Amino acid sequence: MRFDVITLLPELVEAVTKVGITGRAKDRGLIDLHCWNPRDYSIDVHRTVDDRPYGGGPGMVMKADVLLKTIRHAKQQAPQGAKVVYLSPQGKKLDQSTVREMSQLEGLILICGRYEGIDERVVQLEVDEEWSLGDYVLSGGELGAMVMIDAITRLQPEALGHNESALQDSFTENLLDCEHYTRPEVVENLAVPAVLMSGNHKSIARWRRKQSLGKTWQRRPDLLKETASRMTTDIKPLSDDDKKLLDEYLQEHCLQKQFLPEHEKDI
Ligand code: 9D3
Repeated sequence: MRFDVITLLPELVEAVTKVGITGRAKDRGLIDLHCWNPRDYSIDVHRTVDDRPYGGGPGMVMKADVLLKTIRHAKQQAPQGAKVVYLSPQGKKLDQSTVREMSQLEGLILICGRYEGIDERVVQLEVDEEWSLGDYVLSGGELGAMVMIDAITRLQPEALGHNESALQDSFTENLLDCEHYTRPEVVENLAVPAVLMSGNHKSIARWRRKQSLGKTWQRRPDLLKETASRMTTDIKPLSDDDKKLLDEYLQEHCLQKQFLPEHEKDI
């Protein structure tokens, strides 16, 4: 898969392909990253890329003409039918099902804004989708582009070693992961849960599933509920086995469904 990133900070974005799983994926030719700097497409003496907002107010806006030239150059090099994404605080919140869909594309063109953002006419003319990382303020879209590149790359066939399986990921199932332990058996008086030392693979799997369900119920009840606020198509209701495991967890942790606020009872 090929990524084309429009950015004023190419060295920041390129760092994602220097190390780790994404670095190895680039070395092995599974992904390809090309950055396009709008400053290189600005023709005035100052190589201007931004200007003051119409209507007044603080900050600067990235200029349409320079961005359009940059995007169109990138489009000529990108695979046919590459999707154009603008990273912005006004976008929909990125989630794993969207990442999974994007991992099937041949090419992705990512536009990173700096300053207050980009001229809206660029969005109208060239942008297919607008995505946000979440409800907090970043300085620009670059970290968003890097997050997308990372999340998408690890879903490319062969990107992960045998140790890291994308299929086993939390969120592939809409559940949080269970706790993990490694040697030594005791750390400052804290022992590893006995079941993990038992060698009984069936009870270990049951315990892990129970912890996942319980942790999700406590911390992220939104992931267990089918409501209008979760518009994903791929959430399944809990199986009878999972309901039993969750009830066991609640019992063991002295938690009871009837003491939950009304809106959290219907799980
Ligand atoms: C004053 C209003 N702010 C908008 C919420 C101004 C503003 C904040 C941050 C304008 C641009 C930015 C830069 N942020 C991004 O480019 C960005 C972002 C983010 O800030 N949060 C979550 N996801 C993303 S993706 C791109």
